Amino acid sequence: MMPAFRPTLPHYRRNSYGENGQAVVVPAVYKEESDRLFSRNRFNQWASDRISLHRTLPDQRPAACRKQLFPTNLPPASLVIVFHNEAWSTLLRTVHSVLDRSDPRLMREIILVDDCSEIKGHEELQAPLEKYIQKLKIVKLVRNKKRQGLIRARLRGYKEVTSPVIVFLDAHCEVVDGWLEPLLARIHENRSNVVCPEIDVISFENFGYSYASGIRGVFNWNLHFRWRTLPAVEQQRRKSVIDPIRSPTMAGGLFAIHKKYFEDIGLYDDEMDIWGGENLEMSFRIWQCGGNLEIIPCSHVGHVFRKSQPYTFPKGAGETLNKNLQRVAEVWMDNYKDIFYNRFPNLRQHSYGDISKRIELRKKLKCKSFDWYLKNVFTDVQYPDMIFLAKGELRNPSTGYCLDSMGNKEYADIGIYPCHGQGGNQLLTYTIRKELEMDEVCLDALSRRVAGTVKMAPCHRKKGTQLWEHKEVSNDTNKSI
Ligand code: UD2
Ligand code: MN
Repeated sequence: MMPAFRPTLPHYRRNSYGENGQAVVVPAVYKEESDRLFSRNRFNQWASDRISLHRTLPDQRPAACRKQLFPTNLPPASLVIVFHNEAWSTLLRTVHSVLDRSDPRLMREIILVDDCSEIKGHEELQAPLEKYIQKLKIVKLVRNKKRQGLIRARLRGYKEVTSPVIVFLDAHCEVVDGWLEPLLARIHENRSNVVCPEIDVISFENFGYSYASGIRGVFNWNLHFRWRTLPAVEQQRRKSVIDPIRSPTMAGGLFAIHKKYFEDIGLYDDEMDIWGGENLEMSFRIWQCGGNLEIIPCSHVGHVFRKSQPYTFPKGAGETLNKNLQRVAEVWMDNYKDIFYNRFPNLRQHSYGDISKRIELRKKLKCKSFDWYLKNVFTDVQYPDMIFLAKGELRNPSTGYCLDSMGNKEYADIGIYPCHGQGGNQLLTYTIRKELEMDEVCLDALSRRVAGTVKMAPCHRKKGTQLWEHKEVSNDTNKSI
């Protein structure tokens, strides 16, 4: 059988697809092939396969970043990349970008952890990958015999690490010149600094590279990770645009941590499966137990943000994510966990496994309360309105279908799905300002003149396109929304 990858594509190297971070345009004749590859990875693999594994990227960081001087005795790092069914070109572009753009004295080894990728359809990740990395010298591959999920896969990688600092990256990243030193320097200053690069966006549609900066990580009460602009107090605290940004949470995939500190604060919760929640768990733990979580503006790494996951969740995506999030809420959030449970009332009875070891850890480390975290770190947190006109689902009584935010992404399409009665993405608040709100994101008729452009957008609190009148049409209409 033909392997799915073709390293000697006629186009490969003969052109300059994607150079300098440019987007790739798929010619019409390849449309069908590229659609097929898209569904495999939920990104445009056709484009990725044509871009050089050594493509150039623009360096759009503030000029001050290039003038920074670093100590000569920075601690060296080991990179851990976990993957499951990753495309050859994205995985190896991640590896090569690190090899091409890191001082070899500071990047000692690259550990790839294959989280039991399926063989069928991913043959290239077997013998061809082993052969390919041999020539790269510092790249090592370990494989999970059973699918573990990214959390335990990262712990498997950690066991191989021989350097003082561990850097984690997803398997579809590209680093920008100068990315490593600023991370290591900050850890060198203080071992309890856990640091993230600013994450640039590699378009899943065309692999164009866009620079991103000046945002930090937070969470909403559904326990979803969210990006937000910096609050005034953080902008004032920072003296310069290149100063570290204190971030209440991390996105999860791209960060550097001192190996000893990682051990001291309890690695990861190894009972978390497959995907999700570990980033909030780690973030709360770092802050509550005495560390600092920062985004370093002079370190830039691109990541392909996909629309959805291309891989399976053996126990079901909802079941897995719910359990992971409950473990976060139960161990770290004290009474604030009720705000989360109020949104998913059915989860109160849902089992989340044994958390005694993590509770024990929290005690041993004498970690602070979640209340302290909200008052000192995530000071711009928004609490759900306590006073509102109605709360519930927006149901069409004749079809039984409900408005569904489908994960509550800003400006993403909203959907109409059968009402499931479990809150979550179907739980809206009809605010006293007559908005239909879900965690600072409001139903917005983006333009009144163009039909069909209703989306969720950040609440602007100015009525206009976010004002929704509720009219009772007959006596038997359910008054709640
Ligand atoms: C984000 C993080 C990701 C992780 C996740 C929450 C960024 C850029 N990415 O989602 O690192 O923190 O939130 O859990 O911050 N993988 C496995 N085994 C699995 C599933 C995934 O090894 O069972 C690998 C996967 O191939 C990838 C990495 O784990 O390299 C992260 O997965 P993702 O890219 O699907 O997650 P992402 O970026 O949507
Ligand atoms: Mn990813």
